[in-house]
Amino acid sequence: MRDDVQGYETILTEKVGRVLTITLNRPKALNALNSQVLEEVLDCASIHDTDPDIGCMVFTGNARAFAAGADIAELNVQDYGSMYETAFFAGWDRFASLRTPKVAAVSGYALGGGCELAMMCDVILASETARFGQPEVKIGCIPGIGGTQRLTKLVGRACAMDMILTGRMIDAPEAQAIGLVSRVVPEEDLHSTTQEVAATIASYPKDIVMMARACVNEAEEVGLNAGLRFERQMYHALYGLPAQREGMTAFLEKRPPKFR
Ligand code: CO8
Repeated sequence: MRDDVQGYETILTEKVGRVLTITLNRPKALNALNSQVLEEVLDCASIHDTDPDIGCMVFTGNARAFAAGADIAELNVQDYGSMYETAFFAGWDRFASLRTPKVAAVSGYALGGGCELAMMCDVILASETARFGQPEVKIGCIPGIGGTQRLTKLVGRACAMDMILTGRMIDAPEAQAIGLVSRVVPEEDLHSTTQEVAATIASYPKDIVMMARACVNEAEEVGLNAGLRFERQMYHALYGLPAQREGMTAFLEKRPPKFR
């Protein structure tokens, strides 16, 4: 079912079961991320973030581009004052802090802000044609929505420095080898694999999935002992949730769980 009732111009949205898919749709500009794209992605994703009927969100583009970065034409008319006063990228921080699990499905270019957008998602799936890069250095700037931090945490200092300082693109197998993406599939299978992964995540109790996700994210923030304490608190807390009782009872009764 196509759900374009919001009147978005730069994205397409589709709900299938408990999965919301947001497709970036500025094909002529290789899905370059301008303010309108940000506004529409953030609006749509925020509305559904607290919707109990949405258990997973998918972000994708088209075969040629996931997103070729921030819109350079829009960036090039900014100055220090406009960037600073408007906190130009703050909306992307709000996007990153949404709590519903997010899956990025990448074909073609995921460059600059496009690579950073993918890294704000919890799972990155790539087609064999995907190309990742942080080429900002080539246009006289640096990654601005988390690339220097998230890429380094994901792939380590050596590969992050290599990509960010040379601006080179890496292909999907290399992205998988360094740990940037979790799966690489043929182009024609990307949609079905993504929907399958997202539907699987969305089939589990949303509160439990959010807790698991929060624990994994905590590992990026704190040292091992603090992370273990956080995990243990979450683990104890989930015994207050119906999903735990139903999931374990169903296993013991040898029947499928009825989560919702
Ligand atoms: N911004 C604006 N327009 C773009 C962008 C972009 N990032 N990328 C491509 N386009 C446009 C081109 O201008 C062109 O438009 P037109 O047809 O009107 O001339 C159209 O898309 C097609 O592009 P090309 O003709 O260049 O296509 P090619 O196949 O020859 O090349 C490339 C494809 C290699 C992807 C090339 O387009 C390219 O290098 N693009 C720029 C990549 C880049 O530098 N990305 C980083 C941008 S800076 C950034 O992301 C900063 C991050 C900080 C915050 C992010 C917040 C969102």
